[in-house]
Amino acid sequence: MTDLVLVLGDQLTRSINSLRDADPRTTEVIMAECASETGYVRHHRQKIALIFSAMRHFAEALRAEGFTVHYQSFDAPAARESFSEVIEHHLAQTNFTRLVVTEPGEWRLLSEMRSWPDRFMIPVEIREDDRFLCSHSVFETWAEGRKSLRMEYFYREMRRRTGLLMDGDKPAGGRWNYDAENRKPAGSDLFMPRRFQVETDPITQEVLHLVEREFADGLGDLETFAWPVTREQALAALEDFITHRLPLFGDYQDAMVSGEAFLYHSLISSALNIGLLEPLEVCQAAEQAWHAGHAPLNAVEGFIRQIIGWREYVRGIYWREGADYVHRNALAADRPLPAFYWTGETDMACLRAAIGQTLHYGYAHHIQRLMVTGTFAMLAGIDPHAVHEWYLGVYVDAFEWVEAPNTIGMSQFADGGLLASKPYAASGAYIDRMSNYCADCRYSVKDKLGPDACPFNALYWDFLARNEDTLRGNPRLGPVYRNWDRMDEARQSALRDKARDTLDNL
Ligand code: FAD
Ligand code: DLZ
Ligand code: SF4
Repeated sequence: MTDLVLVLGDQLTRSINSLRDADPRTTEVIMAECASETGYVRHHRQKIALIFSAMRHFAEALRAEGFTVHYQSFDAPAARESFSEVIEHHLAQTNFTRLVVTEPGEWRLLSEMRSWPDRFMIPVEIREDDRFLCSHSVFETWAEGRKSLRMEYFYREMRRRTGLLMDGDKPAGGRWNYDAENRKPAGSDLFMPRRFQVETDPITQEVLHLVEREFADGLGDLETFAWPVTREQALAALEDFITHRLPLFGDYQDAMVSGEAFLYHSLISSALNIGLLEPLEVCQAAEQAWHAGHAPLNAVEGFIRQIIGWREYVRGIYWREGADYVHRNALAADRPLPAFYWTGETDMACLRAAIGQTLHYGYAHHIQRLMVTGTFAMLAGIDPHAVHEWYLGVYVDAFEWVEAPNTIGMSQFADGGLLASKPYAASGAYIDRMSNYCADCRYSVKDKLGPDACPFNALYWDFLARNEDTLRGNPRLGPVYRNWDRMDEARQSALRDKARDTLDNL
């Protein structure tokens, strides 16, 4: 009577549903570094290293508890390509009563798992991933019958449900949302905190050598690797954030500064997504900092909203919308992804910075992802599926359940407005207000036309004109279209010619 439990690279916690009640005397564990997982998109080498190292640490912890762990290393002789092959091979050698898994974070693997009972001829139990604060059924109940699925209402429901920042049945401080006090640009005298550095231990060093060797031509730098790979390291990273950066998190959440990749961000998304931290403990730590007078409400509320609001909400949308969500293309955008997304080699200083740090660290913060790389791709009419595959590969925290709604929905408006009430379209003026990138740019952000004009400016108007049939009816875009209508025809054509020129030279 022995169970076999498959643990995936983003399920690294003893309290995952498939392991929570497991007894080492009656359960064996299987884990695999496999080519199907490293290869389904072009992955940043730090993401591969993060997952392999965290998996190896977790396997060690399970062994220390007495579990037998069958572990396939990526470079093992005759390593199998996919989970299906790894399990098939294993089941051919040993008898198990059943195979137990926790549902994965994407449709691709879920459909593979659903084929396993027929393929392996043993019972396969796929358990719900209950690491989230909102289950599939609670999200369904919330979404059912609503005309619009806006995050803000979902978030209020989650505040009530978790009791976080609640004063009885009222929001703490009297308001649900303190964003009006957030989102300041960073002044040149702003103190920049240091990145929290995790020491690389022998397991991580071995993995870094393996990735260097096996992915010699792979994407992204490896030498800056400093992501938490154990629960202890993740807790230390969380504490570092709460102590040093949370108090100013809200103020500088949207700021972008040349040469500063991390600012006041928490850098815990990868630890949360692979199972090293739990969302509730993270929010409680932030709430506690507010109670202790260490961090102001605007910062703590803003941070908690990202986790119990956005993070839970996008997951609900991903599973509700179905496997075709990643193929939506409401604006019929079909240009290929520009080559500079893979190299960072462009004269546009904002894109050079956001893509450059992405390749260097596997990290960019939310506004860089949304308003620099995301907005540019949308304005330029890049195929949203190609944009989605880029985001899924290049960030250490990227898993489809969280990446796809952010990319397809929020950033590319490719779901037609299910997630965002209007496209995040902006001219260079937004980037100029929130960053110091424009000061070092070969282009002039103030110019709309001419060889030195910031490319975002003409692309912005061209985007609106190109998608007029779909977007003009959007009430939030009314004032923008009125500005477009006020321009004379010669200026409209000049802007569209300028945009065409930029697009032809991408
Ligand atoms: P902080 O800025 O410190 O925020 C705190 C936490 O809030 C994050 O760790 C994260 O868990 C959560 N969070 C914040 N914003 C979001 C959001 N929009 N959706 C879900 N959770 C959020 N986040 C991912 O975890 N994985 C992804 O693959 C991913 N892809 C994205 C793609 C695009 C196009 C955009 C616009 C955003 C994406 N995000 C993704 C959301 C966000 O950019 C990252 O969560 C954040 O930058 C991670 O850095 P941090 O831990 O320093 O976050
Ligand atoms: C992302 C990833 C990578 C790169 N490699 C592995 C791996 O070798 N083994 C593994 O178990 N998981 C890996 N992962 C994470 C899985 O792709 C992830 O579990 C699915 O994308 C579902 O979220
Ligand atoms: Fe980006 Fe335009 Fe500013 Fe250059 S001028 S950094 S392209 S917004």
